[in-house]
Amino acid sequence: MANDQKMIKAGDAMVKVLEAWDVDHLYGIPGGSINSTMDALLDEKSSIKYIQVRHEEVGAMAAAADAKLTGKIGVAFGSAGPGGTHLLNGLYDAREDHVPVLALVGQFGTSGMNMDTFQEMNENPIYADVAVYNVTVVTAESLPHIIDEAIRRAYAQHGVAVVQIPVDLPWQEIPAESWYASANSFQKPVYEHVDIEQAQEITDILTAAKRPLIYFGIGAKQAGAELAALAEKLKIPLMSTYPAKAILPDRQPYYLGSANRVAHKPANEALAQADVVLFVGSNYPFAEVSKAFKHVEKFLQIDIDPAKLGKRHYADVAMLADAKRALAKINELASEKAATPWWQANLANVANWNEYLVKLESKKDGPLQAYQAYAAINKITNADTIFSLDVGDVNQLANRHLILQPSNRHFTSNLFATMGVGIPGAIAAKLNYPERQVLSLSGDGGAAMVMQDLVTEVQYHLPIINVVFSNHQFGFIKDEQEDTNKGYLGVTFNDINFAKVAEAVGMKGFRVTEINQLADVFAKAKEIGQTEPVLVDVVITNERPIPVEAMVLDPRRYDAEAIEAFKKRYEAEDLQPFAKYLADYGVVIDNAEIEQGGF
Ligand SMILES: Cc1cc2nc3c(=O)[nH]c(=O)nc-3n(C[C@H](O)[C@H](O)[C@H](O)COP(=O)(O)OP(=O)(O)OC[C@H]3O[C@@H](n4cnc5c(N)ncnc54)[C@H](O)[C@@H]3O)c2cc1C
Ligand SMILES: Cc1ncc(C[n+]2csc(CCOP(=O)(O)OP(=O)(O)O)c2C)c(N)n1
Ligand SMILES: [Mg+2]
Repeated sequence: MANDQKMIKAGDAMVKVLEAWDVDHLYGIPGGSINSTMDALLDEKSSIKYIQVRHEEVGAMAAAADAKLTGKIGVAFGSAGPGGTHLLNGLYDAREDHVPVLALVGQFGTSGMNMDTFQEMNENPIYADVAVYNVTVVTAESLPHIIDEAIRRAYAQHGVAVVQIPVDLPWQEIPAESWYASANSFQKPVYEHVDIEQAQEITDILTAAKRPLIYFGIGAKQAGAELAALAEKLKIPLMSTYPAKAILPDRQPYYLGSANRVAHKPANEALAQADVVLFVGSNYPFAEVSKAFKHVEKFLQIDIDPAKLGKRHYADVAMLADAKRALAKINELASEKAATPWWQANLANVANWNEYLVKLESKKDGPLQAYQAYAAINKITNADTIFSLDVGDVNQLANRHLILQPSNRHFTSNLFATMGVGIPGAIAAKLNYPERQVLSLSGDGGAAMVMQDLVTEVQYHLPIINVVFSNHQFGFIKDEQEDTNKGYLGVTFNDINFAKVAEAVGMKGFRVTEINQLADVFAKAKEIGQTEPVLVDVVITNERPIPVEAMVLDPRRYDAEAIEAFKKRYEAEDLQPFAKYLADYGVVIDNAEIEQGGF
């Protein structure tokens, strides 16, 4: 009988759909247009945790970080108009790093829609570009169904789903049996196939190559052991994209690091000289613009996505396969090679570069530089620590100076590269992994964009160690202006004492200005960070980290005076050009263009 039909609020059904998909927390700020969703969250508060942030952007960035860290969908919401538009940076971050995020956006009630009512506008076009699924709900009964559809699409298409919800709908009652969640049906594709002929072809080309490199990206995340085994068997140095750092333990003797600017010297130098590149699980976005592969004689690619094969360079062999399975097969087919001059020259170059990094990190006197702070951070962290990195010099410096294991996690806004992700990412990390040590590392520009949410760490008792590097400038951009502009504009700024900011929101804050204070303060931060959030503001010099994309070391290309000035500025007296090691080991390069080198 119709009158006996059990009913449920559409909003409660919506939240139950989220729960069915294993969403256990979400971020946002209430508003008149989303208050019905708040009511539903109140009803379901025992199974889904609402995290109040102080800026919707932080909520969306944290949701993106949830997805990056766990592979599970992240959820954030904002109210109609400004609350929703504040989400955009986090949503674009998720889109560009291909992770599933659901955004719920408030809307004026259906009676006021399309009437130019307060904060009312056609919201759909705002999210059209960022989203793989983007709809406005028009009936209460369809609300749970649409949320289910949104989540399924976000997972399947590795992207952002946005649902705009008129505020009256979640409050309406719908039949309790009228909805279901499809979470139990969801599956991820499994890629088992490896083409044997292609695997053989790749093995043969790699074996015959004179100056081969394996260039892996985060698609090879599960394949660290296979990469190391192949490198050692065929004596092929490994390099990676920056986000693929720590797929192998850092400072492996044959790991050259990443290329371009957030990069390491050995990788840039070797890439410029390579004759064969195996590009695996990588979509290096600087490939075309930096002409990274222009001189390569054979380009071999392994990727799981057909849209990526041949994308960054013409591929002589393009294999559609999972990196781990493909590399395992190539390992099987390959026979052990003896060390080659190319291998030895690269190992010597890596050793020389690592000595340079250690020298900077171990300085005991002189002005405090970021390098010594990284050494102090390495001392108080462990193989389990999760590092949430902001955007700026922190990417360059963490890439070079954090010494990580595959069991560590480090992440940032890889491709959208939005500043401000450090603190939101750490909030997400601690919520997902309460037992693991979590650090956020930010520059003073990035931290200033989101510092209001330090109080969120306090409010939810999230023991995070926040590190801010204060150099009183947008350092990463200042260095660009040095290279491209006629002068500096907009790149320096006044000091913010972040230790005092921390104290103001109720967390312990320290300010470090000397090398000899580092050990003690970081030891205290480690201790405090076991139970409550803490912040260390490290006031560093405004020096430029060594530009590995523009090394002035090779006497065949630069005069003695220029080399001396470069070495002095970057404390690089002992740093050698790769050309020295190529010559030492008798690597002959018979191509004039390659001999010139790229970087
Ligand atoms: C300020 C800043 C500066 C930066 N500068 C640099 C820089 O100088 N150098 C640098 O390298 N990076 C830099 N980055 C990062 C850069 O923007 C890109 O995000 C990064 O290079 C892309 O890395 P990726 O190709 O490993 O990852 P993605 O772009 O995610 O590509 C991964 C690839 O792996 C494939 N894949 C996924 N799973 C599998 C699987 N199982 N098997 C096979 N293939 C798979 C995917 O289809 C995709 O093609 C910077 C980031 C920031 C924030
Ligand atoms: C939201 C946003 N605005 C601007 C930029 C351009 N940008 C990239 S890095 C950077 C400077 C970062 O400064 P800071 O956080 O102080 O770090 P530093 O490089 O000084 O260590 C800027 C302005 C950006 N990536 N994101
Ligand atoms: Mg700065």
